[in-house]
Amino acid sequence: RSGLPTYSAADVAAHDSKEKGIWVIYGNGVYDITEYVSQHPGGTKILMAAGKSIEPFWEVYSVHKNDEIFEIMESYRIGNITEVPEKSKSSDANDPYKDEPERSPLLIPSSQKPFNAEPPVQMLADQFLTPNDMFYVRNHLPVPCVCIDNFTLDLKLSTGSPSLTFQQLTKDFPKRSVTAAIQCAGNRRSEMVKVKPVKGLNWGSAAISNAKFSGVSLNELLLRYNVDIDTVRAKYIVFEGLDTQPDGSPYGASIPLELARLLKNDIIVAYEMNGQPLPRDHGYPLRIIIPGVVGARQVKWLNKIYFSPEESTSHWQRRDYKGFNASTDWHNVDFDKSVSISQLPVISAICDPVEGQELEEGAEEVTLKGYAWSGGGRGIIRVDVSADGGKTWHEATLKPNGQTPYHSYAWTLWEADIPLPKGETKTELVVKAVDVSYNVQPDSVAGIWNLRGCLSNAWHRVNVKVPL
Ligand code: MTE
Ligand code: MO
Repeated sequence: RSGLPTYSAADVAAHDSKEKGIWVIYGNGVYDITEYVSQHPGGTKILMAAGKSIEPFWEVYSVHKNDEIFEIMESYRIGNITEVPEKSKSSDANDPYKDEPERSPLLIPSSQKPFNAEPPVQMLADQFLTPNDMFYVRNHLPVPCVCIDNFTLDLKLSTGSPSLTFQQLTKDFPKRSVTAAIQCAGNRRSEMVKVKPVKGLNWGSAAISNAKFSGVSLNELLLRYNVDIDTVRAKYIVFEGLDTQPDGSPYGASIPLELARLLKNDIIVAYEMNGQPLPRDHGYPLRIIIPGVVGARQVKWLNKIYFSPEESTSHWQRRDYKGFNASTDWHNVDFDKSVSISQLPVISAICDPVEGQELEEGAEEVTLKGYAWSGGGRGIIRVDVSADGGKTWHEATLKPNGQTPYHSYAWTLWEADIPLPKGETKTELVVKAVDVSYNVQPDSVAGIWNLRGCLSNAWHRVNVKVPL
């Protein structure tokens, strides 16, 4: 609409709270929705878009795309957005990050180069399969540009060294699928940082996502070349990616062969994610999916697989992604003495409400939503929630993930409506999960603190306010 004032994206970004007013962008309009927020049927979730474009959220919550809502929106219109010049690509030809993919504005970056980001935690538990453009991203290096016609997956086997084209992989083998959560070892690291600083990206609770991965079964691939995982003579299977460090060495990871045998038919050389070709950020054209195992071993841009008497020599296998006790620090750490993280311990988190959230005035109940997951295919059998800091517990309702107790690689989403303590203006919500082996989460983070901030799986606590 003409005649209205124009605002820049920065003007809108400055209006991202109740105090400063809540503005959003839709199309080329700027809307002041401060007054509307309390009437929003979806509650305070709308605040995720404060100061930003509301469009990417509506892509996920598509019920919004109807005339009634457009009409409501127009009544809050205060202006137009100034034309933004086409984003100019980085002009520095030497910048190794000049060819990074486009990313969804929904992702919340924790670093740009390399790109690392998590989705808004409030949206995470709304969908069993995390949409591809919302899936957390953990890159250590620039995203490689892969020309599919020149791409090969190179195997080094006792029976020969075949190079497979992408076409061969997709045409010559049956398509197998596994639905699995992938979690970074550093998920929820920000809670560990509060005990004592650690080295690593300051992840919240959303460095985990869940997708259906499809591709070639690793076992079937190897059998085609007469290599049987059960009898092959080696100790490790090594995976390497096409992303390289300045010295030319690639990102690499390995798992013990014993583990590969255990997971035999579940390990997949994936070329699809949720029915789409793998997005560039998630390993286009190929990545290995080793379900139940830490994110760091799910090598993206996979182009080499071989067997070895020793672990991958990569930095990330040998000098990172290991656990230590809480008294080990950088002056006395010995990485060679610790076991590489592979299958992960049980974890859970409350995704909604979020830390510091103000619940409805006089609320007597609260609805909690979140995820629970355990490594090694161990299914979740119970999720306990508390609205009084862990004094009294209730059982959350689990949404079945369609998998079996010992091959449960997907996460389990859960929900609970529980009473709030009477007369309190603030309280602590807590969640803890139990897996099929009756593994439980530790009650506090101090005892599991470690210098890299990995494996942060204590009870998840969220403090909320309850205005009376
Ligand atoms: N593979 C390659 N080639 N390069 C990487 O930097 N990061 C790893 C793993 N695979 C990485 C990689 C880590 S630490 C994690 S947590 C997962 O990929 C993240 O996968 P995602 O970005 O698809 O969520
Ligand atoms: Mo990771």
